[in-house]
Order: sequence, then C-alpha cells, then structure tokens
Amino acid sequence: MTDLLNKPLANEAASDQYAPKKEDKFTFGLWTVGNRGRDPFGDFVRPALDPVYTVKTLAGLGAYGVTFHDDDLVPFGSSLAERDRIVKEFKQALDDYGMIVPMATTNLFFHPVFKDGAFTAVDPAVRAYSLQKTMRAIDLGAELGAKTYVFWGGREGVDAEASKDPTIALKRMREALNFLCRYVKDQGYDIKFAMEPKPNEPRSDTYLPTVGHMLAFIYTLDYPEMVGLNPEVAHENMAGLNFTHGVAQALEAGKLFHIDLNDQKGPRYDQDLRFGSESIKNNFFLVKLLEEKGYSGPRHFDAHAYRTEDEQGVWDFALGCMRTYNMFKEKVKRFAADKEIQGLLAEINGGDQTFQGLLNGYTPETVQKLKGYDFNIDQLATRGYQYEKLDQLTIEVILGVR
Ligand code: GCO
Ligand code: MN
Ligand code: MN
Repeated sequence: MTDLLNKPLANEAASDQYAPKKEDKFTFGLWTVGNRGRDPFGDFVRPALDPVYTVKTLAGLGAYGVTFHDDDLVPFGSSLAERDRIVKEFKQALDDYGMIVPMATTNLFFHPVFKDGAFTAVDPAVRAYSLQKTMRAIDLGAELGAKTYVFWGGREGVDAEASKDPTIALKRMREALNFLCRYVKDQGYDIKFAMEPKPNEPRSDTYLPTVGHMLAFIYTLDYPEMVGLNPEVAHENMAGLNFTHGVAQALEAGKLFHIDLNDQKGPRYDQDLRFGSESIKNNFFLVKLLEEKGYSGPRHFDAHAYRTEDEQGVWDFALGCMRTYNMFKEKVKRFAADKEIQGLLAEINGGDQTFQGLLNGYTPETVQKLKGYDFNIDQLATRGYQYEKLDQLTIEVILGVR
C-alpha cells in the first residue's frame, strides 16, 4: 500500500485557513473512505483499506476521529483471539495518531441472515441473533470509548407489504431498543443511542423513514432520554424533505445526538456524495444551523468517493468533505457579519411591535383584546417582505462576492 501522506497533497492543503483541524471535530466511518466502489451493477474497483492505515491517514488530513460497524473493524466470523489482536492494534493506532472513536454501530444488513430485517424480521431466531450481535458490538464500541451508538435499520422494512403488520414491526423495534437500553444501563456504559432514519434502500420501504417519524417514536420508548437522532443529509433528501428543518427540529428537542453529512442529487437512490458537492445553498443553511445553534457533536461524514477513483481519489474526497465544511463555516461568519444583511433581517423581523404584547401566551385579557380588535388586514396584506433582496444577498455571500 502506498503511503499517501508522504505525498504533497495533505501538507499543501494544511497550510490554508480551510484546512481541517482537530477542533473542527471531523469524523469518518471506516466504511466511508473504505468504500470499495461496488454498486448493484459492478464489482469492487479499489482494494480494502487497513483500519490502522485509515486512522493514520485521516489523522494526517486533520480528522478528529473514526467510527465503525462491528464488522468494519473485526471481520465477521473472527475468533476471539483475532478480535483481541485487532482491537489492541487499533487502540494503539488511535493513541499514536491522537484519534478517538466517538461513535460505533452494528452491521445488521450485510449478511444474508438479515435479508428480512433484524429487529423487525418475522423470524424470532433472527431477532434474537440481532440482539446478540448488537450487544457484542456495543461491548466493542464501549471498549474503544464510543459515547454514541447508532442504529440504522438497514433492512428493517418490507418489499411485500403483506408480509408484516407494520404496527407489530414497530412494537418489535421498540422492544429491541428498550432491551438494549437496559443492557447499556446494566453494563454501566456511558453510551447514548442515535437512530438514523432512511426512507428506502435496500428495502423498498423502510420503517421509521424520516426524522419526524423517528422523533415521535423515541418518545414511546422506556428510556427516551437515552435515545436521540443521527439524521443524514442524503436520506431526508431521498424523501424530498428539507434536511435543515428536520435537523432543526431534532436540535430544538435536544435530540441531535450525531449527524451524517454527505450530499445527494434530489430524491434518488442514496448517493452518499462528498459533503457540499451538490446542494450548495442547502448545506450553507445546514452548517449555519449547526454552527450557530450549539451543536457540539462530531461532524461525521457518511459518504464515499466516486467509483471512478483510486486511493488518491479517496483522500481527495475525504479532504474535500472537511474543507468544504470549513468553507461553509467561513461563509456563515460572513453572513453574520454583513451589516446590510443583518440590517435587513432586523427590519424584516421588526414589524409592528404594538402587537407583541398580544403574543405573550394565553391570558383571559388577551383573549378579550384579540377577539375585539379590529385588524386592518388590507393594509397588512400590502406589505412587501424584501425576501428577494435577502435571498440575493445570501447567494452573493455564498458565491463569494460579498
Ligand atoms: C446507509 C447508511 C449507513 C449508516 C451506517 C451507520 O445508507 O448506508 O447511511 O451508512 O449510516 O450503517 O449506521
Ligand atoms: Mn446513507
Ligand atoms: Mn448514514
């Protein structure tokens, strides 16, 4: 394997203001840079990357940590001795390169045993095995210091609608999460769960398909305080939704435990494109939300390089995700410091303050006043909101002319 850190790319890029730094908290899944370019129509195009080498290379590019599915680190079917050797070497690499594992997860979708799902599979043996595999994977995550444990229900869904009662599927999902929350508590692990919605793929319909569905479901669990969300850019876009609004709802509810950043060209299959490579304006507002509203977790990239790329292209991709995030961050600062934009926003949000007193919550007096007030709605309706101007100024910031 060539050691790309000895080539100039990373070092040159590290010299400018957008260069990723530890404090930016950028993380990558082992499966993301390790993606070998296989798709439903074509085989692998890149060799596998060794996890230790991945840790070293990502650290050199300025990343803060790595995440993994159990099987990304310890290949499925490894012996206990093999597992221990791999974990030891991996821990050493984390130490050597100053990297951490903030999140871990379980692969409940690759092996054929999961073809009908895991926690919601019709077969009780599959459901029981899924709990076993997840507990072992949680142990692995805990051993490596993960504080967030992600649940993406890869195959939790249907192709034949008649095969499952959707209300029973939800009950099964709830039972599994309740069970695993108890497991984490009993082990004394300092771990929270983050559920990741996706509307479809690989199943034609997945249960709990969007941020909103997931959020409502969390409050039906036995330990809702232990469970939050891991929304992904591509997934909400696959459902045609405004990702930033979904993330805002999770954040406002105190439920944004983690985030999967990538990009997507509209509602298609899950493209997992380099962060910020397509939806420039949407991602500007996403970064604005994360940076301005106090999200303090990792900025985790769940994306992969184009299938056309060799290993060099993979590191170009990884560096690109991080640099683009930092470029958006810089634009967000510009937006906040732009006097014309902020003046306009203050004016837009001003309105007639005499009515503010009627909007401070319910009182019988307010009811009386509101019911009796004679609003001049024709005059109110004539207002121009100046949103064309505001949006154009936003575009000018994003495109770098302000
Ligand atoms: C996907 C998902 C996954 C999950 C991962 C971690 O569409 O394949 O986004 O990449 O994020 O399994 O849970
Ligand atoms: Mn995805
Ligand atoms: Mn994801």
